[in-house]
Amino acid sequence: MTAPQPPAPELLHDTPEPGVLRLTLNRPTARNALSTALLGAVADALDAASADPAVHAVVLTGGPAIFAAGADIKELATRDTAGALDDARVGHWQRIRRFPKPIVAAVNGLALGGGCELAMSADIVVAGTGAKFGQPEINLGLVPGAGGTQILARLAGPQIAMKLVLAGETIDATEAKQCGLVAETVADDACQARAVALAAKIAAKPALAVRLGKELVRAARDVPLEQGLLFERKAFAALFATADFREGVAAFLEKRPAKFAGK
Ligand code: CO8
Repeated sequence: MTAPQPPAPELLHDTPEPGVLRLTLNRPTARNALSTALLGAVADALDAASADPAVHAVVLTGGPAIFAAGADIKELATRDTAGALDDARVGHWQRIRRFPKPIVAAVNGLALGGGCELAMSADIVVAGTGAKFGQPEINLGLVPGAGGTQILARLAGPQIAMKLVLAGETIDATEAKQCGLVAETVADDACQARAVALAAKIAAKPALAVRLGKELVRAARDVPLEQGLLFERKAFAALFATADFREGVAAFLEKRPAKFAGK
């Protein structure tokens, strides 16, 4: 008799390309619903990736069938107002949003509620043509709680945000691309590979410039223009002191590929 196999972890880790960590949500029987434990596992994995010099970019995905059906409604059912305010997930979301390295989301299928918010916490979203995005919390008597009003309105504009948040409707990948919620739509079966290829391309770029580039573009969402431009000029100047700047210029002048060291 064969010994019973341990259950598969709810968050899978692999390295599909050098420098790329892929995190795959793996709760198919609950449509990848983001329980506190699963969300915490994502935040923990990103914290570890932040400290790991071998990780240069992350692909975040729910696999080929569904991205994520949102927060775990069975868990939410037991919450009251005080419990929602003290929810451990608030800290997990903050850790995910503060991750300093680039995240490429590969979205196949539904990204609803917390799933849509998780996709929005990525820096670049690649969506399969069959993907759908929505914030259906209104159907539960709620509003989104992890960026589905604030970040969605900044990324997609208030009209689309109002439609999703108030009517609970979804938008498909084409509309999501048109409104700026996703960077690219590709055939469903090409989505995972395209996200990995983008992450691999980023992983090969000079890491300090990548890091500052992410911070700068993110800041554009939140700070006044003059302040953002000042931050940009300082970052631009600071990068002149890096070995990767010298290597990039030397490689250009010597007509050879650059070898960046992340320094
Ligand atoms: N939570 C828990 N379980 C879920 C969830 C979910 N969000 N979604 C699906 N499941 C479970 C179902 O209960 C079912 O379990 P069981 O087999 O034990 O009955 C199983 O997954 C399969 O579900 P379905 O039979 O419904 O599968 P379908 O493929 O027919 O439908 C859907 C899939 C369309 C995704 C459907 O399940 C659905 O509509 N799910 C709910 C979507 C939703 O409302 N999401 C928003 C949740 S609220 C939220 O995200 C708030 C975030 C706030 C964060 C705040 C942090 C502080």
